[in-house]
Amino acid sequence: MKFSYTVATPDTKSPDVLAFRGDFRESLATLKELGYDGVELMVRSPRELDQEAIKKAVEEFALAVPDVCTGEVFGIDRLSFMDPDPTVRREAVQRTKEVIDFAALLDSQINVGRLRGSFRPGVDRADSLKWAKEGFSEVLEYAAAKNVRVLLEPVNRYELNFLCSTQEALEFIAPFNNPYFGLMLDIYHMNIEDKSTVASFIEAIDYCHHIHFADATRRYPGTGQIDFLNIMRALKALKYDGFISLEIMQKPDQYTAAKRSIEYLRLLDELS
Ligand code: LER
Ligand code: MN
Repeated sequence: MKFSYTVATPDTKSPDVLAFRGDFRESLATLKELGYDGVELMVRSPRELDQEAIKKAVEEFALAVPDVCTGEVFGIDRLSFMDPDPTVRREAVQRTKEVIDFAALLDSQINVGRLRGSFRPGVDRADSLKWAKEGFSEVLEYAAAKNVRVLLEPVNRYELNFLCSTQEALEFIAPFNNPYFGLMLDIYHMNIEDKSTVASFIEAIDYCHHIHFADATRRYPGTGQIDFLNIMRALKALKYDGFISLEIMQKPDQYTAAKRSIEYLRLLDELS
């Protein structure tokens, strides 16, 4: 199995992100040394980045970039496809296109989690759904031209009220019938929303191109109730060939979280 760890790019300044933070090159050096195969980049606004320097750094450490995560485009800047304000919706789509350009440079893909938005009180649901579909359609047209896949991430009900389960996400992407539109499944959300994580992987495997791992505690695997050995066995049986990325709380500190994660997962990889 190939493992990656989420790393905040220098534009993503927040103490709460579920990612490794600090000097970018030093973060890569540490994660490489710990044995990771790749890094998932958590961006906010790629136009503020020295993108070539980032590309050079990941190449220097021979780390893959399986995904560029847009979580903080909403988390920090509050942009979403379903915002009732048309200016905010436009900016959300424009920003997503900039993330797609950055992903194209890195030969990566992007995920859309909280960036899609939520239904809001007092806002017509049909309008909200229409805005979400319009946002995805525009972004997908752009992504196809850049040969970048867009991965919808189901997100649990305590963070969003739209497309929370794997089944809802599968139903949403089906009518698009677009090979550039896939899924990114996050065990933490699946554990809250899905009947069975393994059954969801079986159902969605053809669409699943990236996976987030965290335990039920949202800390590193092994700190909660989730049976990662069973999940790893299922992913191998299903011939999943993408990355498993750690998106976790940096507790007790980021170095310990990254170290314990990779040690535990390499052991499960051997056992499965
Ligand atoms: C983003 O990948 C995600 O899983 C969200 O829950 C972040 O809050
Ligand atoms: Mn996630």
